[in-house]
Amino acid sequence: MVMLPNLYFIHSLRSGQASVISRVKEDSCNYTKKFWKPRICAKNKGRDEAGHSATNAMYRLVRLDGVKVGHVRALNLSEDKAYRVVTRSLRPLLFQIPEFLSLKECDEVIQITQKQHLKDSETVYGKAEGIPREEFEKSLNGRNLSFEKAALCRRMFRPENLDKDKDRKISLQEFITMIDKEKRVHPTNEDARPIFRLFDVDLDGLIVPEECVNLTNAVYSEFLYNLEELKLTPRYYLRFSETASLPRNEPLVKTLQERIAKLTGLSRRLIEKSEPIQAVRYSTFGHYNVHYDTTFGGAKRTECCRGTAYDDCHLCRFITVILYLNDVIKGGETAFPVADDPQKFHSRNYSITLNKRCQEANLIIKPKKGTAVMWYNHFLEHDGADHMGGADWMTLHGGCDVIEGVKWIANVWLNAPVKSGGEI
Ligand SMILES: [Ca+2]
Ligand SMILES: [Ca+2]
Repeated sequence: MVMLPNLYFIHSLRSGQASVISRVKEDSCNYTKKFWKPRICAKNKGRDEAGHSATNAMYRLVRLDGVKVGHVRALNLSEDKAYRVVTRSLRPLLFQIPEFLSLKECDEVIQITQKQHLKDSETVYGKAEGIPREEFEKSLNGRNLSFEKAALCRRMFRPENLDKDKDRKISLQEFITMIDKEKRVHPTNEDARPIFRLFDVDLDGLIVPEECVNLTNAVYSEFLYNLEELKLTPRYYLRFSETASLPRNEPLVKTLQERIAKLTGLSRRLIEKSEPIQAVRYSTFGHYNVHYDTTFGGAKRTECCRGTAYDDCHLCRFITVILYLNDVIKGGETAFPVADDPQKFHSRNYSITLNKRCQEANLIIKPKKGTAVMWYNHFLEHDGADHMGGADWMTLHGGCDVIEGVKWIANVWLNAPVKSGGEI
């Protein structure tokens, strides 16, 4: 069992219509079965032309063979055109497909989205809301602030941690790194300076250990409050974007589903019954901190979410496909901080916030109109399996800040059940 990173399953909640598969009565082999117990049609076993180690049973799950990083596979995903599927990483197993959508299709998806009601994107944590200082102080009751502060000071001056230049002094830049590590917010110099000055009592531009340990609890709680306030600024949200679900009955949605079915080797039915495609608009400073798209059931959360109920369930998103719908003038990359680097993952040597540290990621996908990226959030339960297996924790990813221009993407999540996970 892999140790979970100190990470919060920040995952996007969908909105709009829901799908419920209650029971699948028959597939091409005339089996009667529940969705979470698909069986394999023996007569269809084998490997298809796309390299899917698969059968075409209706709910059969497969993973495309990545072969090696840089491998290019030609696939026929629509009648008039050959597509190139490029392996970009093996952990997560991730493919980039240039010109997956035509430029006209991209424009059309944006037009369809603009007819919907775009609303602020959410995470499971909802949106941060400000509270008065007095109320905040009350919320700290019961916490041992002296102890917390002393622990923070110790962490701050550890050379392997923040004081990289080992001068026993913390500069503004080192302080910002500390806030990033501790609070998942990466403020600008301008925003961080007033907070820094709470510690830098003699205002010489450096914090020494004495300044830190002598901080009163009142000032320490002001520090905590200021950080909470920072989180109310959109550019420091966990996620800053607007989303809308695409109607399932749009002809273009059906065309895309058909193409995605050919790409993934999954059945049309499974794709159609997955969550609605979610279009996302990121404006300047728009971003999404590092997160997972799926959640994996622990002892108490064994059910896959169904309908629009998100309580006590997990998301069961087997595959994510991102469709890039426009060219972004600057920024807006999709970043995978630990791709193909288990050591970096286990040492947690990566940042949850990407706004200043996007370029540190191992794999960075620049948005390009028409390109698709597809990756597997889960393994199969076993090779040639009929259920979804555990989550691939190397799928950590996020959207870097849009620095100039606007970014439009569409998220396609393909849901599949886990064993004993109930129906989707
Ligand atoms: Ca230093
Ligand atoms: Ca000082």
